[in-house]
Amino acid sequence: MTLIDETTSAPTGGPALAQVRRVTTPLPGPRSAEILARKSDAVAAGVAHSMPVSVVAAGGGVVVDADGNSLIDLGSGIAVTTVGNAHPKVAAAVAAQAAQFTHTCFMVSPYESYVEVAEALNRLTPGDFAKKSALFNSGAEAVENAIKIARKHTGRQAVVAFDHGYHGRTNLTMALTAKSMPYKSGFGPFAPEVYRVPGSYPLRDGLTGPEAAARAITLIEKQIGAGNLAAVIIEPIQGEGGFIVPADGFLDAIVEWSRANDVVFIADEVQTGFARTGAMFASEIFGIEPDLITTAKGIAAGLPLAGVTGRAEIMDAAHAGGLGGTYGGNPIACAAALAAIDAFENDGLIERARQIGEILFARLNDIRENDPRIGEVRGHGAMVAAEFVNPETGEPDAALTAAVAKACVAEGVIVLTCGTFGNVIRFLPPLSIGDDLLGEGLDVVAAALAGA
Ligand code: PLZ
Repeated sequence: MTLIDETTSAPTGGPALAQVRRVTTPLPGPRSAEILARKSDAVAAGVAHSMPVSVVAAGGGVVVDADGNSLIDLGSGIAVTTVGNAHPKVAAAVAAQAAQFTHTCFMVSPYESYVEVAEALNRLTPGDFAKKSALFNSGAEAVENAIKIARKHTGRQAVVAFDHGYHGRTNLTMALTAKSMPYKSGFGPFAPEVYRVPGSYPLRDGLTGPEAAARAITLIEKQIGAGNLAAVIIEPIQGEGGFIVPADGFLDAIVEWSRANDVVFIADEVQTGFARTGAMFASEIFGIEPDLITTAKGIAAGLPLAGVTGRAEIMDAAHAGGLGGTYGGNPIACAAALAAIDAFENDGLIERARQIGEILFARLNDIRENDPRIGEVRGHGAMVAAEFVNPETGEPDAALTAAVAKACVAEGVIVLTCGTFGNVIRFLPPLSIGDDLLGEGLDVVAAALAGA
């Protein structure tokens, strides 16, 4: 089987895979089925998967499986391969670094690429003030460290997170994450001093941004007390919770209140960061300058890397040796990040995210006009979702959502669901996808909805 088709290469990034949807077997095909059977024997049951295939290659806008099926990728491995899978610049940087040295542990003997990634993060994140960064392995680890830093800086313990928030699967981040199934159920007890308040969910709460902020702030002041609060953490657009875009004026009011009360405002941009929303960081869309920003996912095109970036005086609160980890800022991951950041900055990817957003919004709103089961289309840039509802009652329709996703999967289109109520399909295509393939993917979604 040849994976290379010289006639139709991806617009940017990835091995030159034919940019076509091609499903020649039921999914999974025989070879994938064999591997998935071994998976269920060898891999813990808790590690589930949504696409019944075993992958052999990916690039541009496609993922190719072991049976030669070519699937349209509308998920980017959950918002990770934003620059494109196996992007040539990233692949070359990784190979070169692997041949040079694979690890020293930055806490033992440092190297320049880690410093360069920190410099890039300090430069690219919003806020015209002195910043510093620290690197880790995963989004959850970045969030944990942001909380550690905020506690050390303030000398306070309490942390506020929001309804529908998602921050990870480690013990502290499970406590911060709102949704029980599948993330938390049976895994407690959870870390103490974590409090949850309602945020802003315009479709469901009907509040303006300032009203939603006032509701949250009153609860914080009455139930926790500003003087006990180290940090507020929020995703500027909530990802796993349903691509919830807060009403105008919500985030800035929370930032303003935090600043007035010496509470560290942490923006979790693990999912929204790095061009995904049509801005380098989603905080820019809302005009906010967070004290700390957590990043991961898109930063390194699939290599495990995460960061905490923010005001130098806060970042420096932890004592020498207080932050770290064996692999944090691994040199291969840093090489990948520098190549990805080069692509974000120099290959027009922010503009591309906006174009993809226009295509997604136009098509999904078009479907919605004739189908009231789509209650709302929302998002920014290449981070867009459709929320499915019962048209009579407005209640979430998780069964319809699951049926649409299942039909898309069977037709060779990778879509992801999300939402506290499981009634949202989210679109997170790699920015290397071509317009035609994106359009074809949306045709499949439209047909799946019509048939559901
Ligand atoms: N913060 C905002 O979106 C990860 C979770 C997938 P890690 N989201 C995908 C799953 O089911 O595990 C995420 C996020 C935000 C933190 C995280 C956690 O990032 O790299 O998965 O630890």
